[in-house]
Amino acid sequence: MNDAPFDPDAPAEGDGLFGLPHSPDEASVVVIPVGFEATASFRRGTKDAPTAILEASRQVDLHDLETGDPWTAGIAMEDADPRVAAWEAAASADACVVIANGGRDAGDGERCARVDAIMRELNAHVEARTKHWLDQGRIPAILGGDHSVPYGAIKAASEKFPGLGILHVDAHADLRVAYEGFEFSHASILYNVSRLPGVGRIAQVGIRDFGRAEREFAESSDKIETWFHTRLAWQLAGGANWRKLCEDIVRPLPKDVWITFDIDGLEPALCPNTGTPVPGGLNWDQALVLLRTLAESGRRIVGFDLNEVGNDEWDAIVGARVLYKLAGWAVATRPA
Ligand SMILES: [Mn+2]
Repeated sequence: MNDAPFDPDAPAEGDGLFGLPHSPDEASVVVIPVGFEATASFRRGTKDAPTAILEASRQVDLHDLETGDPWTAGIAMEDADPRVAAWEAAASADACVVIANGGRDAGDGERCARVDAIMRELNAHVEARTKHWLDQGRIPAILGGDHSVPYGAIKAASEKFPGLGILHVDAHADLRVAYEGFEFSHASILYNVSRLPGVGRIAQVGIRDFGRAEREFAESSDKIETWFHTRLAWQLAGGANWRKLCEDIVRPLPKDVWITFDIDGLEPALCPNTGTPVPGGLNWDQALVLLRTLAESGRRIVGFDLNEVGNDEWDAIVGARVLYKLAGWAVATRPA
């Protein structure tokens, strides 16, 4: 960078997130990259999404019709912590064997136990980084990696903001008690989150892939409201109004909300290389209307995560734009 004032309309010059010149210490939104995907069950690559999104982010226009100029508040990404890559390599070595064996640990549970132990370390790391930034009044944003990674962040946020609401965008309910033997699987994240004492209401949107036990768990839980996408699509086909549906989705959520955004909640055309793609889902405009409805309802977005983004160029372009919208609405809903 030269000494001229930063020009948001100029081509990105620096190597910062969105081409911005801020360091994490100067930023309101601090993105914590967590390139971890040891429990990915189907397709791998999301561990490299933070790097791919960083690169793609430089072509996102900084002025946004809906959120204004959130970049002026400062948005930056921390350097990747080398321990995350080490944990990813160690946990994947064991997890791949278990997953390839149909989710059965032929070694009397030793491999699963080792993966769980590593994930407890990862969770503690993510929790500590999140708490660090929350305590400074910043907006933390976790960038995965698979959907197992934000657990520690949501835990930290739920302790800072008791009764925390969760807006969960995903194709999957992620309510499995454990999956393929792993306590902290990507497929269990919302089950584990729902058990955190500081977490209040959870609204799930885009959900179209789940097991019977997950459905029963959701329907019997007084914390969780699952907006099954198949039902929403039927209502829309009958003339229902998406903005009105979004108001219904947001209504039970408390003042403080964390958004956990699995990119596969969107149509596969927007995330072709995500870990576990599912046909159907929110289109781009529907997703934006949902976020805007939440933000303009008076809720405060205290933090968010984005995960399961594939590491191909188009996946990263969409991911970078989702990241900018999430950052923009989080900045816009901060108390003055
Ligand atoms: Mn998913």
